[in-house]
Amino acid sequence: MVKLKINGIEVEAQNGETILEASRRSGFDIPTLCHLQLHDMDYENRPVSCRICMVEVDEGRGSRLVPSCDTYVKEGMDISTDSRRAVNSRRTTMELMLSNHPKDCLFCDRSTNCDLQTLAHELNVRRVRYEGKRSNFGIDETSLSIVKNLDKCILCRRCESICSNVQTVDIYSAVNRGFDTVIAPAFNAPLHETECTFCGQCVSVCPTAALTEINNVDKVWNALYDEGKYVVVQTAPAVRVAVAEEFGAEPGTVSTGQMVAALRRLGFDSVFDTNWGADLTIMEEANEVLQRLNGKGRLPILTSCCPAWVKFIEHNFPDMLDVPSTCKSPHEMFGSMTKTYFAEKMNIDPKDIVVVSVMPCVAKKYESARPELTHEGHSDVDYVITTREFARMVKEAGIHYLDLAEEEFDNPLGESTGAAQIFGATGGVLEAALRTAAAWLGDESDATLDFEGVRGFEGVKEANISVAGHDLKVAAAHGLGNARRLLEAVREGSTHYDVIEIMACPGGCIAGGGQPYHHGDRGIIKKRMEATYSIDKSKKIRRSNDNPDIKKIYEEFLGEPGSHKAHELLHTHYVD
Ligand code: HC1
Ligand code: SF4
Repeated sequence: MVKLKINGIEVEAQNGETILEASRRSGFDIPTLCHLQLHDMDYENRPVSCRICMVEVDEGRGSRLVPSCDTYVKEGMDISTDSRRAVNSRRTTMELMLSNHPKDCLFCDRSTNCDLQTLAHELNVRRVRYEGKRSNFGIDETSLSIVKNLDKCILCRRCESICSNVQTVDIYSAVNRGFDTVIAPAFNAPLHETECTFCGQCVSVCPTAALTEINNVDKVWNALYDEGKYVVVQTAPAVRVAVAEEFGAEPGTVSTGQMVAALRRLGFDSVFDTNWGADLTIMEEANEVLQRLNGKGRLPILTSCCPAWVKFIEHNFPDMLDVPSTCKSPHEMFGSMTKTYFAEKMNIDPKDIVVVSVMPCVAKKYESARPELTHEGHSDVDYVITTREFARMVKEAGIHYLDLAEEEFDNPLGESTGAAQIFGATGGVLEAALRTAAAWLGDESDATLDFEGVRGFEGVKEANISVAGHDLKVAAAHGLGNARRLLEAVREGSTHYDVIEIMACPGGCIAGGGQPYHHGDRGIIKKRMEATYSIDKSKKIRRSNDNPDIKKIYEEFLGEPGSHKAHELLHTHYVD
């Protein structure tokens, strides 16, 4: 223990703590821009580059300014976090940053939601005294998922550290020197030419609009105003537990009914649910699990609904492309069924149907353009918008989201179970598959509903499960670094699993790159996870195979899980 003073008050700090940590724990906040610590992901970005967190410290030899994120507490330190000198230092640094920042806040993608703008406001910066050279790097909009605007980059390096240390994809590093330094892919290549998985985790931690999603809002408005088109929308499980945050509600607020009502007000012809597609996925995937356990195909079987994860395995483990399930992801299965089963039922030409997915994910944008995910020349899904883009459309239309009366999804692609809802949290797809696999193996007891061992935030969760006399070893990994380590062990043969779920985003889709920004507060993700499991608990039907509308589509259209028709419409393949 170390005794010191912060702002004149005696406090105790732990040996090895930084001034930033000790101050925040003692109730004295210090602003940061580059520094970011996300404890549940074991992530810390501390390049000491922004110099915003400067504080004044006196150790008996006169005071000096130090970066609090990188200066450790010492016995007897006298720290001032808010002295005039410390605050003026922050203000000057901020002015220098703003001197080389585009002043287009009025229409910037992050306007009112930008850490740089918020901090400039909080520091009471009302003018910029310095005029100098301005960066002009241009905008990279070449990928289908992510826009990179280096003129808005403040060199905080959060993107670089999350991509390298958490995701182990290593896309970004410092390119060039001095004023020309940019954090970019090697040789400043456009993102679509790199092995970027489009997981969007760099977008989630970027404090400005240097990294944002490709905006598809206008394309969706155009479809909605085209009288010749029948526009269907589907919403991912993770959207309903997060979108209310965009309208000021507490994290963890479930707003399924308001979300449906808002989509109807926006003009969608049918408001359906990706959760229905998730139930369908489980039918196909659980069938595949049982087939592989019976010796038809390779074990372990890996889940395949996360497009960033799929891109990652294609780039990094090309020798293992027969391991993932061949199931398309739920929103793609949904799209495929909309343009075949639903089109037939409604007597609409599939070319006149537009499928829009509202997703927590930016990689889903890229996924929907994959050539394998088409049928008879039609893409399964036409446009993907993120949770944030959906919220923008609601605001643009002047809808008071939180005041809307709750409404129900349309049918027949709107009914879903608790199993589908938990897809949104890490471990949920695995748990949902186990529920149905257990039922098909003859155990429909309550004991095969809740598999607590695969829930929560631990990076790799392992469980030995016994269902109906079958012993299974399963694992769920989230975050691509965890996935890489797990797959390397599988490749070496040093460990055996039967079923593995992998999600690229730490926490699962609830923490996707298209969700409302968490601004470093991962407690928000925990609340979204709790909301996810509370929806599951509240559902009368909690196994996908018990969804009456899913049973019906097999009776009327698909035949059996794994049938020839199911393979043609609901399965895919991978390319290295
Ligand atoms: Fe996901 Fe999925 S769970 S991938 O995270 O399998 O995006 O929410 O929609 O498709 O269902 C995302 C979420 C989502 C699919 C489902
Ligand atoms: Fe890295 Fe993911 Fe960002 Fe691509 S989207 S640069 S893989 S963090």
